[in-house]
Amino acid sequence: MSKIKLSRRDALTVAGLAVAGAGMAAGKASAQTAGNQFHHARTVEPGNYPPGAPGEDYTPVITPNGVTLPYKVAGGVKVFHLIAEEVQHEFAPGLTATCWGFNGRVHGPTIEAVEGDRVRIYVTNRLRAPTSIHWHGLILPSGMDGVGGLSQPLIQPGETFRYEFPLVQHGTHMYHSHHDEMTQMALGMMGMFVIHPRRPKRRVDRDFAIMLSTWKIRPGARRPDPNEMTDFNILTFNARAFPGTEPMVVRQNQRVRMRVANLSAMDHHPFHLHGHTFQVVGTDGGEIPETARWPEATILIPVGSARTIEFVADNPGDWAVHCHMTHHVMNQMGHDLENMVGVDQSVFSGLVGDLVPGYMAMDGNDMAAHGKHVEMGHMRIPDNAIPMVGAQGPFDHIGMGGMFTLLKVRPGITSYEDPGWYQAPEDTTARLARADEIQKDGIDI
Ligand SMILES: [Cu+2]
Repeated sequence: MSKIKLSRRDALTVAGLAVAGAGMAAGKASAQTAGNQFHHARTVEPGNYPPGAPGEDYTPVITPNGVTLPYKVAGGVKVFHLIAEEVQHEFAPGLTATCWGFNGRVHGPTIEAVEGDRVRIYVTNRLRAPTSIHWHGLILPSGMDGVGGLSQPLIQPGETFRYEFPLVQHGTHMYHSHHDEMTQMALGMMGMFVIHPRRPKRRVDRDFAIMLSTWKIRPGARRPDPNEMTDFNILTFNARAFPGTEPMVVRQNQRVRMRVANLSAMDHHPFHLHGHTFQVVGTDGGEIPETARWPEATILIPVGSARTIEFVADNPGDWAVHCHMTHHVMNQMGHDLENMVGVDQSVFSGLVGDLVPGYMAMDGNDMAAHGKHVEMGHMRIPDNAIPMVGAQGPFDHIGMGGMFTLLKVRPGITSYEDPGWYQAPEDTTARLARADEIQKDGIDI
C-alpha cells in the first residue's frame, strides 16, 4: 500500500518538474516559480501583497541589545536605509572598540518584513573603504545579491546604492558585507533579516533574534583585529559579551521563538538552553516540515547559517543560555598560558611580586576566580579590557562571560523589564548538605 502511495507522489513530483521545465524553456521561469513543491519557506505564491503591518500581520521580533530598522512605505514598497559607518561600540562595561556597523550600531539593526512585501533598501557608505551588502538566504534576482564585483559594482565611500526585490519566502536570514569579508565582517558589518510568513500557521508570544560573532581585541586595544584566524577572545550574542548581554524576559507558559544566526569568522557554536527543551523548526533555508522537526537542548549553529527554535517557557527561573564551547564563555582569554592546574604558586608569586609590583598569580585551580579578583579590586587589568569571566550572581560569582545570557521565565508578569534574580520556592535550591542528612543516607565522606 505504501509503495503505491510513494509511486503516486513520485509521479506528481515528476509532473511538477515537467511543468517547471516547460516554464524555463519559455524563458520566464526562475527559482521563484519553479519547483514549488520543494519550498518550505512559502505560505503564499509570489505576487503583489500589501505591506505587512507589525502587530497585525506579525509579532515583531525582539533583538536583545539591538533595535529593528525603521521603514516607510512609498507606493506600496517598504523603504529602508542602511548607513555603513564607523561606530564606537561597547561589548560590555569596560570594553569599547572602534568597529564598523550600520546606523550607529554594531551589529546593524534587524531588518524585519513579511513574505510578499516588496522592499527597497538604500545603502549609504560612510566608511573609508568600498563595501557591498549581501542578503543572506534570500531568493532574489542575481543583480541584487550584493557580492561585490560579481553581482554589482562596489559601493564607494560616499555613494548610496539602491537594492529592490520582492520577498518570496519567509524565515530567519541575515545581511552582511560581501566585500573584503575578512575585514568588514571581523569589524561587525552584519545584521539579521527576519521575514515573517504572510499566512502564519501559528504565532509565538516572544520572538528573539540573536546573532553570534567572534572578535579579536587585544586587552587595551581600541580596534578589533581582522587578521586573527583562530584565537578569538571576545565572543558575542548581538555583539555583546556577558555581563553586557541583556536578559530575555518571558512570562511563564508563553510560546517562545529564538532565531539564532552565526556569522563568526571561523567558529561554529553549540547554542544551549537550560531548563527547557525545544524544537528545531527552521533554518536559513526555510521551515522544517512539522513531521521532520526534532527535539534538542543544544543546537549547533554552523558559520554562515541560522537555526530557528521554538518552545513553551513553562519552567520558571533564571536559565542560562550559552554557547557550549567552554572557551566561548570567556572574555579576553589568553591561550598561551602555562598549565598551572595543581601547581602551588605561593612560593614564587611572592618572589615575582618583589620584582613586579602588583603581580598576582592566576589561580591555576580556579581560573574563574579572575573575575572575582578584578571585581574586588585585588587585580588590575589593562584599561579598556574586561576580565576573563563573569559577573556577580545572586549566590556567588558566575564563572562565565562571552556567549552567555539569561532567559528569565516568570509567572504572571505584566512588564518585560528585567525582573531581577529569581526567587526560588523554598527547598528547591541546592544547598550545603547537613551532617545528619549525610549520615542518614549513608554517604561516606
Ligand atoms: Cu561558541
